[in-house]
Amino acid sequence: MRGPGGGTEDLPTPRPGPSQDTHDSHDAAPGCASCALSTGGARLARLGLAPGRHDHVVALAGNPNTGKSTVFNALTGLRQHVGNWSGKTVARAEGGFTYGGARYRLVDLPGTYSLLSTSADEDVARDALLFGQPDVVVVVVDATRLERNLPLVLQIRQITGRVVVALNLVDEARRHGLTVDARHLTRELGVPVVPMAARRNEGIPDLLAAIAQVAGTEDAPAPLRLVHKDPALEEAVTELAGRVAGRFPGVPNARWVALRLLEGDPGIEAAVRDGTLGELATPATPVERAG
Ligand SMILES: Nc1nc2c(ncn2[C@@H]2O[C@H](COP(=O)(O)OP(=O)(O)OP(=O)(O)O)[C@@H](O)[C@H]2O)c(=O)[nH]1
Ligand SMILES: [Mg+2]
Repeated sequence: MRGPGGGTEDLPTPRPGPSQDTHDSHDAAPGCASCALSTGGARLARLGLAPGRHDHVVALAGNPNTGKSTVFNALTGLRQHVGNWSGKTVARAEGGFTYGGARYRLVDLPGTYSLLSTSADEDVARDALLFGQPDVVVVVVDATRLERNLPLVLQIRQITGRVVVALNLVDEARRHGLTVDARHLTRELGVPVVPMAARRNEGIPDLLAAIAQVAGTEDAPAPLRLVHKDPALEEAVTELAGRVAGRFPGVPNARWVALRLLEGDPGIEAAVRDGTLGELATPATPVERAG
């Protein structure tokens, strides 16, 4: 998928842009609580800080430096730290918007390459996705580095079907002579894939429509289920998942926890041993639903 001029496989390449400033006018959406953007039929109103009452929670996930905070700023009117290197967002940030008559709480997460993480920042993202139970997960991917971004999309698809893929940086992809077949990807992943260039506000209306559609459906696709060819492994996972669910009632993704335990994931092992896994099942911010 890489075109001429693409960066190295391991290090995100600084993007050519008007500046590497963290708050240049291209990076930040106009910060204005009353700004409204007409998006076809429905309207976006940026609310700035997260509303106390909301109808839906939307989490922004993705690899580092893919434009999550740029999308967050465009939808909320806030000015989260944006810049041309990885690891800027280190804790969750929350903001709000209304669209099509519904109030949304939007959560900007630190970048992560994998749900099998590793660093403290990545744990914030992992816990929010696995245990926070957002109504929609928007996975922001870099259209110029799709092969590197898709593993996380697939991992997230294994825990939920309530996913929208924001195929960001299509302007960069175009510059490199790359086109991504979004319709094909949509078919393969079973969830909406929205091409966009968030820094230019391109694709925001389609993203909003996809978020509203997924948030409003009772009928989201089932999570992708890894089929373990080894019957003994499958049996072990099923049995252990049952025990995890018994010990921590209400913990989502007991099967995922079981797989991590079988792999010997030290963080998950510790959370099971000291009981904090149960606390993860409770979203960090108490959720007060509107209506
Ligand atoms: N060319 C182009 N640049 C973009 C686009 N969206 C974001 N950027 C730039 O990409 C860089 C990273 O954007 P951020 O929004 O900070 O990315 P992030 O995913 O929040 O990064 P972390 O918090 O570090 O994981 C910034 O320089 C943005 O201006 C886009 O659609 N096109
Ligand atoms: Mg960020």
